[in-house]
Amino acid sequence: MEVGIMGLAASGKTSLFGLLTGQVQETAGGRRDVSQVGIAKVPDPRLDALAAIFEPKKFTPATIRFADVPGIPDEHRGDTSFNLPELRTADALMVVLRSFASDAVAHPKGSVDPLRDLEHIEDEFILQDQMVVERRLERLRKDIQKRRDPELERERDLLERCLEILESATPLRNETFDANQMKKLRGFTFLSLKPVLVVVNVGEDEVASDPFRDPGWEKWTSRPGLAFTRVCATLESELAELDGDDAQVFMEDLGLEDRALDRIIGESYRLLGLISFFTVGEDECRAWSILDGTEALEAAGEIHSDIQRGFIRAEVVPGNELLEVGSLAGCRQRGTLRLEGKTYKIVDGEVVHFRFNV
Ligand SMILES: Nc1nc2c(ncn2[C@@H]2O[C@H](COP(=O)(O)OP(=O)(O)O)[C@@H](O)[C@H]2O)c(=O)[nH]1
Ligand SMILES: [Mg+2]
Repeated sequence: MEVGIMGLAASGKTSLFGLLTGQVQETAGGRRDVSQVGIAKVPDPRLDALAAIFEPKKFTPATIRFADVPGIPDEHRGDTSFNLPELRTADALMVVLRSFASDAVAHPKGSVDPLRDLEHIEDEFILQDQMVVERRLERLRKDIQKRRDPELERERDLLERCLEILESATPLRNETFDANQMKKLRGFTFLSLKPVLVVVNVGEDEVASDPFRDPGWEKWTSRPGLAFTRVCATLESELAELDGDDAQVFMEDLGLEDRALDRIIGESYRLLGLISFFTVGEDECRAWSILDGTEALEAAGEIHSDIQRGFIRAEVVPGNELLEVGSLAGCRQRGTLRLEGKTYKIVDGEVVHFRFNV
């Protein structure tokens, strides 16, 4: 699963990408024009606690991919940079909005106004999707004239509904579509359908403030499919230089409760619809990512196709229970280690041991 990082030039995208993935790059004052992809580890205190019990040889957290996409250069409507494949194929988008002032780094619009920039980007998502819908509708209508085909007519009806939504300046993610429709729509890689994490990159002097309390944000924070968080990229890079204890003291001095980077990764994970289950043992403690609602048989396939093929049962216990009891044998004795079948839906935070036979 991949999150595309996008936003206006010089909003802090590449700085954040470097911090999230540990792939530190020259930011070149925001003038990077190729995309890059990197992997971020998903911090999870539950996995840390499990590893403290098992002291495994190998520790493997969940990961998500981030793609750093070149900045949107200017205000032109119909900007082609919105059609970059990295954005189109991303499962979610992270929109970075600049809220920091800096004489050294020019803002492409000449002034700092994150709400204006968000409006611009959302308008562009809608406009780009509208162009895709119109092109496809034109083709469909021609084809339907030539031969009646219920499949094509269904697609036309769906796209006509989309066009109506988009023409009223509404993003597609505001609407609900059934599973079949979603399947069809996914093929179009609509930008306004993707979940979005809005990240406001604040200045060093406002690290502890909550920008979303400002009037004007309310209309955004109430929309579905959007999540909001703030970060100060400069401060985070300073924190990244310090070791754990020093970073803690520094954060307390500033009145910060948690690491903005951890929050960004956690929110991205949630927006992607992912949950984690764990496998534990002395060899390895590992988090596995699955879509919420995934059944045991499919989850087994995440680990190995043999485990899926030879699936017998899943032994399942909530992670918290295992942490409290201290061992799987103890959970078995207590009767909290359950046996589940192929169609059992795994719950976030469960420890799973698959029994299989090939
Ligand atoms: N003062 C300040 N400067 C920042 C912050 N975040 C990024 N910058 C600077 O803004 C410039 C552009 O950052 P970059 O990450 O390349 O932006 P991008 O164009 O969105 O990828 C760089 O010179 C960064 O050092 C911040 O939080 N505060
Ligand atoms: Mg950049």
